[in-house]
Amino acid sequence: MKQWNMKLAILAFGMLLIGSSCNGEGEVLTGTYDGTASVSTGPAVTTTSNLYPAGQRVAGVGTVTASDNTVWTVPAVVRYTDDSFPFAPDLYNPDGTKHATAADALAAFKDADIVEIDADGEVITAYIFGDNYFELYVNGVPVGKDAIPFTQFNSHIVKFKVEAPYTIAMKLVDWEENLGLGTEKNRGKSFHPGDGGMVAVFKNASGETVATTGNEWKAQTFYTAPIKDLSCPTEDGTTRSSAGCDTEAVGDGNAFAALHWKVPANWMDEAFDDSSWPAATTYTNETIGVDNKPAYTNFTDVFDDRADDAEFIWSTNVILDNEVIVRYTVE
Ligand SMILES: [Ca+2]
Ligand SMILES: [Ca+2]
Ligand SMILES: [Ca+2]
Ligand SMILES: [Ca+2]
Repeated sequence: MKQWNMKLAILAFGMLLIGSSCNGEGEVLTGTYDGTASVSTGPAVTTTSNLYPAGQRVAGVGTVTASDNTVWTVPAVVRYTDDSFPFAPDLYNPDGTKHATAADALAAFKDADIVEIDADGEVITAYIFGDNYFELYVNGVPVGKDAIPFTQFNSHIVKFKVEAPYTIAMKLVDWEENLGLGTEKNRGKSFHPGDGGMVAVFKNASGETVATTGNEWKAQTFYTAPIKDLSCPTEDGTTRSSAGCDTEAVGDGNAFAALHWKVPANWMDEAFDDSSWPAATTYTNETIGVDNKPAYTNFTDVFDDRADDAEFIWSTNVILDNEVIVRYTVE
């Protein structure tokens, strides 16, 4: 009898060990998917080890093959190394120029850096803070890309010469360390889903605000990760929602999935029809967490102008949606 008890005790202890390893390391993917995205599972293969070696976090790029055999670049296809796409001049760059105020940045701006779209146009100045990366087009013309793809946090000022109406189109990327899995090492966990967010203010030649980010912009997501339960994402028309999905960090998220949608080739063009796209969702400064970031706080007279307050925008999920395109037409 005693021997039996001992064997049972060993068996029970063994099952306890197996059980705890399932709950801790080595999380599992659950559910089945019935939406329009291509679904990949597990990490991407790194194709570019680091776009920005000076950065605090590694800004890699990778590819991952979905269950339908389509191949996706994560976190996004970007033109960071494409010399024909100009870097935006610095508003505040911890590794570059650190302006103390928007007025200083404006005074220091070189006319040679004005991007001409229309020779007879008006010069528009834009102030942009993105978490983590943006590429800005106006009427399909590359106007400026973010100098730092991941971290540290930075901000930019650009000028372009254009005739109204004109269409602002931006590719936004919330970068990731665990490529294909939408996560980074943060707050004691190796697979922490980071967040995005972008705010911008556009002023005309007289210094009057002509556009600010807000819910009058359009926003569509093209890459959502991590997904732990494939039955949680929903779609309503063109809205790709992961609002019901778990965003908790884990110790090992290698088994999780990602959703990918094809980016339309002409998304940056004035003629692209975004009328069916969802409206952008706005987020507070507190949600995005900009209090401790001088790339933002030095310029609150622009970004938090009481007369015309620019709001952070993204798609419906600022944590799980990692590649988002936003558009707005200035009439
Ligand atoms: Ca950046
Ligand atoms: Ca981020
Ligand atoms: Ca604001
Ligand atoms: Ca994210």
